[in-house]
Amino acid sequence: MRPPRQLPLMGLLFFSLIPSQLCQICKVNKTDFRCLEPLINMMLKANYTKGIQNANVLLTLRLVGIKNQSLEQQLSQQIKEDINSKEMELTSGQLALGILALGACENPDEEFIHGDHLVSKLGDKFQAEIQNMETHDGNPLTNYYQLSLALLALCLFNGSYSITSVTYYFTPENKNYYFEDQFSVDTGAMAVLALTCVQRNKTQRKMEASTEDKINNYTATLAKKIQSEGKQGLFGNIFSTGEAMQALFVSSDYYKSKTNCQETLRTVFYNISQNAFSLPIAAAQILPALMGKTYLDVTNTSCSHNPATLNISVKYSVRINQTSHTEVTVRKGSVFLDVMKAAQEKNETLFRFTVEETSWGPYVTSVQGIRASSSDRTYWQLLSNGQPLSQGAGSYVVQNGDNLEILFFPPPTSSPALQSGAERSSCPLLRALIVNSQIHPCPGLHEPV
Ligand code: B12
Ligand SMILES: *[C@@H]1O[C@H](CO)[C@@H](O)[C@H](O)[C@H]1NC(C)=O
Ligand SMILES: *[C@@H]1O[C@H](CO)[C@@H](O)[C@H](O)[C@H]1NC(C)=O
Ligand SMILES: *[C@@H]1O[C@H](CO)[C@@H](O)[C@H](O)[C@H]1NC(C)=O
Ligand SMILES: *[C@@H]1O[C@H](CO)[C@@H](O)[C@H](O)[C@H]1NC(C)=O
Ligand SMILES: *[C@@H]1O[C@H](CO)[C@@H](O)[C@H](O)[C@H]1NC(C)=O
Ligand SMILES: *[C@@H]1O[C@H](CO)[C@@H](O)[C@H](O)[C@H]1NC(C)=O
Ligand SMILES: *[C@@H]1O[C@H](CO)[C@@H](O)[C@H](O)[C@H]1NC(C)=O
Ligand SMILES: *[C@@H]1O[C@H](CO)[C@@H](O)[C@H](O)[C@H]1NC(C)=O
Ligand SMILES: *[C@@H]1O[C@H](CO)[C@@H](O)[C@H](O)[C@H]1NC(C)=O
Ligand SMILES: *[C@@H]1O[C@H](CO)[C@@H](O)[C@H](O)[C@H]1NC(C)=O
Ligand SMILES: *[C@@H]1O[C@H](CO)[C@@H](O)[C@H](O)[C@H]1NC(C)=O
Repeated sequence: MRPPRQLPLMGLLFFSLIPSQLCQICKVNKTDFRCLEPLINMMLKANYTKGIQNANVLLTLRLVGIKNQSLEQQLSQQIKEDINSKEMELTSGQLALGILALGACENPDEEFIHGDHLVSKLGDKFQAEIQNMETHDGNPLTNYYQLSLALLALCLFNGSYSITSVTYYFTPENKNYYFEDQFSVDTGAMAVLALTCVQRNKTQRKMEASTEDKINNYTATLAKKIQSEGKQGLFGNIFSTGEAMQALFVSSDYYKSKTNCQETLRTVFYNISQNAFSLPIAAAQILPALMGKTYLDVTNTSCSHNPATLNISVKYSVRINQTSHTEVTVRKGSVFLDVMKAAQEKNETLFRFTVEETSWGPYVTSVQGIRASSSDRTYWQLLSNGQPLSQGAGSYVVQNGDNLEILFFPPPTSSPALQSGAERSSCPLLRALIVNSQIHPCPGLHEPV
């Protein structure tokens, strides 16, 4: 096809001539991070039943590093089932989103992509879109948003596509960027991301310089069109703004201006306060940009490093004869045990502890080197805000501002009456439950305190 030797050199030359560091992102800073909580919480609490249609949500959870294993598992399971059961019917964009979600940030689902040859199947669907354009007056089977998603996934996951078709069909003048003469910002943004990926992979793909020039021109032109749809910091409308921001991050210096960034964030925060993001998909499409990520980061090895987790702060004390207090920061969704670990890291002497695995999870056996003992009828009691917990250290999810305690029971001053009843049990867990049941009588036996 082409002389293979000189091309990498030409690629290098052009690379150095183009202002290539167009990577100015605009993300929410630490102080304002809490403003994103409504979006994140809504995504975490929503009802997900629709399989592949939630691929966008899984993609975002992984890309921005929101860790929730059970939710991830549920979504990934549903997506895989859908792909298995209706692979042929899936549109190019659906399969592309499925691959992006399953393959995001080096997770075990990658095997499913390879095992099922999803990338080459996507290549076929992309090819079918192009064939349809050739025979149907330039109309794809779906739309250019989906063609762009497909191209993006093919590019990121090393699939094959015809670069000639790309340069032919993705010219900014193509009618498919428009709906009723209106430039579709969502579509243009997705195309910019896909074309930028193609462009960045030029050395691997041994792209000709003229092709590279064209593609550079396409992304620059599309980025301009997106900017010309800007008002009050939004591009198109609020629902296209997240993906437009991603496109501008990788293809323009729009956000070099701090004022531009602040204007966008201010309007987005206002829209959040107006509850504009009541659908998980709407939140999923804007969060990556707000956290400084783009879909091009999906295959970056440091993808979910530096995860943008929500932190909470809790008080923790160990009460023996004296009380040792501390305050620790843990991730939202952490359990009591995580707090104990965080405290131990702060001061090993005061907060070291040991646990023993039991059928109900980790059972705390010692704190500060002081071991509770069944034969002495002592145990370590867990409390939150003064109330003994009804779950173990490995299960109890702590809340921001909680006042957590672990106390050596019985405390030196406590009445010996509280200790009776547990004598015959030598099993620590059962003992704890018996002792506990006397602190919390069964409903109806006593007046509630
Ligand atoms: C392409 C597109 C269309 C095409 C769809 C047909 C086609 N030619 O493929 C057209 C132009 C017809 C269209 C129509 C509408 N669209 Co539209 N559309 C898109 C776009 C750019 C891509 C969708 C896509 O292919 N996704 C990828 C595939 C894999 O996902 P999918 O779920 O299988 O996609 C299907 C649905 O998205 C559906 N669809 C498209 N738009 C809408 C809108 C709504 C409300 C619903 C329920 C479904 C739907 O069509 C897709 C193809 O089958 C998105 C942009 C985005 N950010 O998602 C906007 C987008 C989803 N559309 C939007 C809107 C508002 C509409 C309309 C309500 C506009 C109107 N005033 O009539 C109508 C839908 C009316 C109806 N019949 O129910 C909004 C939704 C905002 C929101 N919060 O709900 C988006 C986000 C654009 C935006 N930034 O405003 N749309
Ligand atoms: C964070 O951004 C807001 C504007 O959105 C700004 O007012 C604030 O000073 C910034 N905080 C820090 C710590 O940079
Ligand atoms: C989720 O679905 C269940 C059952 O379908 C329903 O009871 C519940 O209210 C739904 N929750 C939300 C947040 O929509
Ligand atoms: C994790 O996701 C599940 C749904 O699978 C949800 O019920 C739970 O509240 C989420 N956890 C957190 C800490 O948000
Ligand atoms: C480029 O191609 C390689 C393999 O050819 C792939 O691993 C990578 O994710 C692609 N994308 C980018 C943006 O480098
Ligand atoms: C990409 O595909 C080529 C063959 O098309 C292969 O040689 C190469 O190892 C692949 N790279 C990755 C990162 O998968
Ligand atoms: C792209 O190329 C066209 C002509 O081929 C030219 O008119 C236009 O200015 C170029 N756009 C950019 C942003 O380079
Ligand atoms: C988002 O904010 C813009 C600018 O203030 C406003 O025009 C628009 O109505 C808002 N959209 C929603 C859905 O709240
Ligand atoms: C990968 O992500 C890191 C951190 O976000 C960034 O510094 C680096 O440039 C990215 N690499 C690529 C190839 O995009
Ligand atoms: C959360 O806490 C960890 C350390 O505990 C810290 O590295 C990270 O920056 C914090 N994140 C936020 C958003 O405050
Ligand atoms: C608490 O103090 C009492 C009396 O001062 C002492 O006998 C006991 O050993 C102490 N308990 C612990 C766990 O240090
Ligand atoms: C731990 O706490 C003890 C008692 O308050 C104190 O003497 C020691 O310096 C602390 N250690 C660290 C590492 O802070």
